[in-house]
Amino acid sequence: MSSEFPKGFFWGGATAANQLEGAWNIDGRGPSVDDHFTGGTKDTPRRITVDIQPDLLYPNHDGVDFYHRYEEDIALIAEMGFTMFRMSISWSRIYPRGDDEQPNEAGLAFYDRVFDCLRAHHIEPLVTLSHYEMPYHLVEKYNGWASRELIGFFETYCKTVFQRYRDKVTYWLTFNEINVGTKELGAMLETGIIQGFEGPASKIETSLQLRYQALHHQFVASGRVVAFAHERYPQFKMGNMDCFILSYPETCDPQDVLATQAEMRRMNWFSSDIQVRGAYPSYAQRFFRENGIELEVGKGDLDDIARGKVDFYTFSYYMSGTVGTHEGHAACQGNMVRGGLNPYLEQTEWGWQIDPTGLRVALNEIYDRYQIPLMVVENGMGAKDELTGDDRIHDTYRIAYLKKHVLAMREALRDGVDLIGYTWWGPIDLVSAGTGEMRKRYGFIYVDKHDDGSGTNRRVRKDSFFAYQKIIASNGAEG
Ligand code: BGP
Repeated sequence: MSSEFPKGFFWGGATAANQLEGAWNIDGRGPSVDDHFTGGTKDTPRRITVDIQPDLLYPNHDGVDFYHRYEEDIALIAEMGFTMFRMSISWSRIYPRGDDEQPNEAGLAFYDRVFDCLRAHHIEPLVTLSHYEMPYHLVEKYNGWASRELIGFFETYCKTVFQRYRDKVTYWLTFNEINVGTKELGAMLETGIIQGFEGPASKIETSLQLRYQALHHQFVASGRVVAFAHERYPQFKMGNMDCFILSYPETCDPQDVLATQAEMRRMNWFSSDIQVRGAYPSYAQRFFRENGIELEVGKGDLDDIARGKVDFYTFSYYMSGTVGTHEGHAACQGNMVRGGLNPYLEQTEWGWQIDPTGLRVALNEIYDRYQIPLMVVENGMGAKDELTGDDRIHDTYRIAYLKKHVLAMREALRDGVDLIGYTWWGPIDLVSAGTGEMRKRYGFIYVDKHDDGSGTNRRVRKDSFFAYQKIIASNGAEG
């Protein structure tokens, strides 16, 4: 089959600083909200703690030592043929407390080295400015994005890194999975709101009012930095980043269809309607009214949102869910979100429903709505990998998952979707965002690191490494 991926299509992988780098207290980095998470399981999701607890199982802030091994890692992804690498900048490496007067030079210098190394391998960086973390001080002192003051701190941080890396980075994303901030657990990771997060996870409640207010501040911040970038650095391409969970109605009962539409709006469209179209969508008014949400909107906020429309749309895609209004509608589990079970789909070991066709549907729906270039910036399969006697990982399950999703993208391109890139989540095994575990592995590159903290951090090429290498070399034709 001939390839129909366009020439120059970006093939790569995606990571986040707090899950990858380690070195959490080195070279002047301040603690981030992520360093304060306890590990979690399905029954006890992660929580923010007051103290950093280094001896816990799942010591997330150890990462997989990319901070010291970035040259080896970048050489490996270059060997696979990557043309794009998605990574985030750790905000607290640059501004250790978030409200500091001056940036931390050692932190800035680290990303100089990483970007230079990527460039030397002809790999385009795609940089997330805030990927599920912020300086912990901002959480403690201001309750994260619940405070309007965060807008200014974020602007200062962005302006610093834009200026510093203007010749090294072109593609930027403002907030990772911003829409997850609408969910209770997601709000903790995305917006750093800890008020209301005490007590057992099952009792977690934050008000919708607080969550949507925090999000409003993020939309304004995003609008401002996107508008600033467009004006000052016209070569920059600025994107949003949403967690897209496609919803199907459980039955053809019109009530299920209506409920599905509401869920699609709440989960998938609300944030991107704002960031792509530059205004709150019409349906938001009724949702706010019926849920007692009264946003405090500052003078100029809506103009900032209108001026800061993104250039391209990016999203993570792992699963789909169902929405039903009938008795007995069973739930399935994601990390920050929940959906309904679909009997036609298989699941990963963590209960995420695998749905490559849903990716094609999603790409078409998104492109129909926005008509701007799209990137899939996260997609992947968490699984427990075992090293075999030949010091290999025979991860046929991951290869099958990858190929099916590549095929779905090819079909979407044939449908006419303007898809410009694909970055697989976690090309190097890293710490799970949802649970803090290491054993939930996504990588094409195995890392010898385990949940009890043991391991040498040695890197091993899995079978999927070679499968992805072939897919990239053939520009998506093989596989
Ligand atoms: C997304 C996050 C990532 C990543 C991925 C996999 O929601 O943006 O940071 O971790 O999900 O999730 P998990 O690590 O919980 O398996």
